[in-house]
Amino acid sequence: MPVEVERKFVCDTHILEKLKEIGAVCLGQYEFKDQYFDSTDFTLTLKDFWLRKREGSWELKRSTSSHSNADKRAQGGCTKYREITDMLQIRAELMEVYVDPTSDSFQTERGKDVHEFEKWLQEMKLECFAEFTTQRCSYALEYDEGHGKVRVDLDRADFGYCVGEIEVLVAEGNEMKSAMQSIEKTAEILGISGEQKTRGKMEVYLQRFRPDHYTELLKAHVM
Ligand code: V4E
Repeated sequence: MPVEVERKFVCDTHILEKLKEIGAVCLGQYEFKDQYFDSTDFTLTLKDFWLRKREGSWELKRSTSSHSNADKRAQGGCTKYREITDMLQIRAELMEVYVDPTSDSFQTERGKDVHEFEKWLQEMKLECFAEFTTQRCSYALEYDEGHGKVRVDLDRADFGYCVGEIEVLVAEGNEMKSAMQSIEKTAEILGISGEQKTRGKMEVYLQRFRPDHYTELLKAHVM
């Protein structure tokens, strides 16, 4: 299962020049709409589970361990999330934290296609709590020192927030350290300071539009 190791940064006006200087290849510019889902008492997000539908495809991002968020500042500001796209797998992961194992929903075979999966989500009362569109420019960087492939995304959300991300996708396990080194190296080259703690699109969205939800996540140290 792929793990996304990522570090966010504030985009300044020099970032495009710097990317060009270091030979970053523009992979393209595109737009996508995200809808995020949770129960009304925030069961999923309080566990750092982020269920979303992006342009019709379902995805679950969940932290790799219960400590990953508490530790993230100690790890050079990097976050690590498992990315799950298989609907049966998403359903299995959600049931681990959300559904009473004795209930009918646990027993029935659901999730094999989008229609069944979405019907199941409705029955589980998982509802959309955030919806926004992002314009993204993606850049690829490749180093020849065994650091692996790095991607830089520059995002602009439709509620007026811009953020950059340096990310590496790895298989879970031993590549994690080298992914973090690649991210650190890229941050250094791009002149991104180690102390910056940058807020993601979701953090800004919730603070502006869902302050109660945001407060609960802060209290639980998820944000
Ligand atoms: C994991 C997570 C959320 C889901 C969205 O993740 P993010 O990478 O911010 O969004 P995006 O659009 O860049 O997704 P991609 O295209 O890279 O898959 S929303 C909040 N979290 C948790 C979280 C956190 N607590 N702190 C930081 C710095 N990032 C994420």
